[in-house]
Amino acid sequence: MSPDFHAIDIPHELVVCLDHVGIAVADLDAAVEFYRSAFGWVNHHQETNEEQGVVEAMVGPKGLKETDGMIQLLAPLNEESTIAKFIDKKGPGLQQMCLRTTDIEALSEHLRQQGVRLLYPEPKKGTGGAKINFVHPKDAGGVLLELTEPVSSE
Ligand code: MC0
Repeated sequence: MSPDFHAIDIPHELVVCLDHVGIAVADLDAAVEFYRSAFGWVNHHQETNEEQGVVEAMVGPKGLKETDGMIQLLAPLNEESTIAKFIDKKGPGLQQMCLRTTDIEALSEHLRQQGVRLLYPEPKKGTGGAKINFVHPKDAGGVLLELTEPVSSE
C-alpha cells in the first residue's frame, strides 16, 4: 500500500532546502574544470570519503548563499565504489539528489513510520562531517534521495 503523505503534518523547518545534486564522474578534475570554464563556478570544498568510496568536489557560484543548492561531483576511489558500479551500469551522470534537514533522526523516524526504506539503520558520515542517510530509489520515484544534516545545523 502506498503511504499517505498528505495525512502527515511535519514541521516545515525540518527539511530546509535542496542541498545538492550528485553527479557521477570518471575524472574529477576534468568535471570541476567543465563547471569553471562553462559557468564560472568554483570548487568550494573537496574531500575524500573512504567509507563511501568517493572523492567529491562541491561546485557552485562564487557568491554562494547558505541555502543555495550545489553540484556534488563524485568520482570513484576504487572499483568497489558505488560510483564505479553506477558508471559501469549507467555511465556518468545524475546519481542522486540531496535534501538538507535540521534533524536527520526525526526525519528518519518520520519516513520509517511512512514505510519509506532508508539504506542505513543509523546515519553515516558525509560531506564536512554531516550526518547522512539515503532513501532507497524504489521508494522515491526512481531517484536515489540523500538526506543530510550538516554539522553547523543545530
Ligand atoms: C541504483 N538504482 C538507482 C540508483 N542506483 N536508481 C536511481 N539512482 C541511482 N543512483 C536502481 C537500479 O537501477 C535498480 O533498479 C535498483 O535501484 C537496485 O540497483 P542495484 O544495481 O541492484 O543496486 P546497487 O548495488 O547499485 O545499489 C544501489 C544503492 C547504492 C542505491 C543501494 O548505490 C547505495 O548504497 N547508494 C548509497 C551510497 C552512495 O550512493 N554513495 C555515493 C555518494 P531496477 O529497476 O533495475 O531493479 S557519497 C555521498 O553522497 C556523500 C559523500 C555525501 O553527499 O555526503
